[in-house]
Amino acid sequence: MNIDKTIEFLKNKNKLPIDDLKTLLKKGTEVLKQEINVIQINAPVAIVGDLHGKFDDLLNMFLLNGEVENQKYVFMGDYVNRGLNSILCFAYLIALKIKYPERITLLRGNHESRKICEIYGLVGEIEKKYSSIEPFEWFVETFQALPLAAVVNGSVICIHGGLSSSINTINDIETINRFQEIPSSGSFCDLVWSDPTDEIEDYKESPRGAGILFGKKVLESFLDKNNLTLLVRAHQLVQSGYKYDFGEKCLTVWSVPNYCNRCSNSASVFHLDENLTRSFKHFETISDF
Ligand SMILES: [Mn+2]
Repeated sequence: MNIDKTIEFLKNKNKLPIDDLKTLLKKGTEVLKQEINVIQINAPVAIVGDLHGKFDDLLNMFLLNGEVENQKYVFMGDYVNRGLNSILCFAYLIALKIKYPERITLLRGNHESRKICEIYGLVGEIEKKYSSIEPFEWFVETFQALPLAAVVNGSVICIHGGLSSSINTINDIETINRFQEIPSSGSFCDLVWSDPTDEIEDYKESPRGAGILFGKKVLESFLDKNNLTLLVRAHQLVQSGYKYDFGEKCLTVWSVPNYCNRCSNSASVFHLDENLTRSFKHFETISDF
């Protein structure tokens, strides 16, 4: 497989022949398997939230924030479902990961799950476009190789959802076996499903039915214990594209403009320069279908 040609082919919104899709995802899985659960990254870096299958908006995001050869990226998961182009979004990011393994980090979101994809879009899209559900197994294999967290300059941690009452240290994340379906409870589940809350200081049951709500006190204690300054996470729609909680110690980044083609929300990408100075790039949708 010529990875440059594959990247160009996908960028032009072409459907990969089924054998090429298999080769791409198998190769991507091999690359991701080499990584540990928590990836250490040096700034400058751009940090991206949910994408949910909107490929035109993903390409526009790269156009506005820089292509991978010039800009390092952390993607915090939820590449698939809801939008019409989950296959293209995920295949394109995997192709970039194969070409630039050190410049792009792809984390696991709660949508990178067999159960969730059966309900929210990817499986239906695969059946429609490939008249077979076999490719879904290759997607699942690749999902199960995605790492769980990234730490920028030893100071800023990125996780799809947030904290867990059973995780106290970064090393606790490292001990999780990520090569599996996301469990319905426990630390792995919490990392990809949890949300911050102002309602309480510590932990509380989540109305989502998975993950937990975490408050200011436990977030501050987690940051202190691990010598961190900020938690960056995705997972929740924010109308303006980003939202701070707990005195700018927890940041939600949302990168799907006009989510589900009906939310009329802005999207943003979070930038950390070499001194960890924070900034945001905002953008609106360029495609509604
Ligand atoms: Mn999510």
